[in-house]
Amino acid sequence: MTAISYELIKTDKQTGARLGILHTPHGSYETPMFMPVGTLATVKTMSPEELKEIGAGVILSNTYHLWLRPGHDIVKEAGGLHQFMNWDQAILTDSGGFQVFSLSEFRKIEEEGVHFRNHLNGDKLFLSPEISMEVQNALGSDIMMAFDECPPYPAEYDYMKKSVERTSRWAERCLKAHKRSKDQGLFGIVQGGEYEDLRKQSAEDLVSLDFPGYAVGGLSVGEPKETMNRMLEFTTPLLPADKPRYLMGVGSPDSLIDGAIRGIDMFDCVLPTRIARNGTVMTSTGRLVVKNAKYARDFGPLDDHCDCYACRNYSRAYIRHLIHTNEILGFRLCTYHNLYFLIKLMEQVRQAIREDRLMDFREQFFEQYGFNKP
Ligand code: PRF
Ligand code: ZN
Repeated sequence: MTAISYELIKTDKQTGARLGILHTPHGSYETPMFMPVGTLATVKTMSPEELKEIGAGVILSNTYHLWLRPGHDIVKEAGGLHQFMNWDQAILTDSGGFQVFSLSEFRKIEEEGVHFRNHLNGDKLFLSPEISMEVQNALGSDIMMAFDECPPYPAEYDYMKKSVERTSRWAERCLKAHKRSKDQGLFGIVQGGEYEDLRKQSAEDLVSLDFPGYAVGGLSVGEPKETMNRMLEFTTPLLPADKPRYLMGVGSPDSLIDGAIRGIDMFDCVLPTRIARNGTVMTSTGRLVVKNAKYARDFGPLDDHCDCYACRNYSRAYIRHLIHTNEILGFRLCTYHNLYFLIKLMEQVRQAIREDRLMDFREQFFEQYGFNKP
């Protein structure tokens, strides 16, 4: 038995999108799904009880951050990440590679791993496939990610080719170093930037290593949306149909729908939680900056069509006031609403797949959200 398995329920006749179930050691979850991000072992401002209340399934956390603070030894001593943070549903941990590349200024990539500086105090650090596996094994996440390199966009072809080949070698080292395959599933990450032949090479290398799931990495790094969609269209058919597929770091409503249409089952992104703390919410008619002065006397809910706790009980004017005065409740209410919005969106996507009408749903949603406007 492997820790992670995927059950395909059906595909949408209009688009080919997949309705499925992801089985994990901490429960089974319908896909396509959105996973809220809890980088430091907390989805900022939300309690586990609230996350469950809004229907969150899997949440994400980060190897790099927990390695630095509080340290994986402490999390292990607490009984693992689930116990430490009081979350009894599934957890996915990113490998640290991406965070090193996005947070650290000085870094030197070698075959063995990456030298870089701690983004908090500047100390010299070194992360490798083996260290990432050791940390993730100590955290005890249900889904671990391979240690990869996500080159910046745009990257030269020759660089990308070397990087993809190194990421494949690192993936193999991850599999060897992974010590808990009975209760933790390790996903491989396809890279290759905007180069189809490199995406193909990366996918083939990783598929031959037989991971229980695959991520598409290296997208949503600054390339046009059209490029991301084209790369997804090209890449997902190269991945085994009986394994879950995860698009890393993507969470805008349009990209969730367009990713599902291209065969993606799992998504994560800091977007809903990050913009919430900026006083911005996602609504059925598009993004709304509730912090703006024009909402000072707007006593309606964040979103007329939302029945979340925040929308049932509080007005735009009140939430604007809270955000304006830096009151924590304001950030909490916006976060609650945004996560609810994306989780409900994915429920609607799954229902549309069930009824073979995902393309119709896409059109209707895009129209209402304002994506079709010139
Ligand atoms: N690799 C890893 N984590 C990631 C990415 C990646 O390519 C991305 C790219 N959008 C987000 N998070 N390991
Ligand atoms: Zn709401």
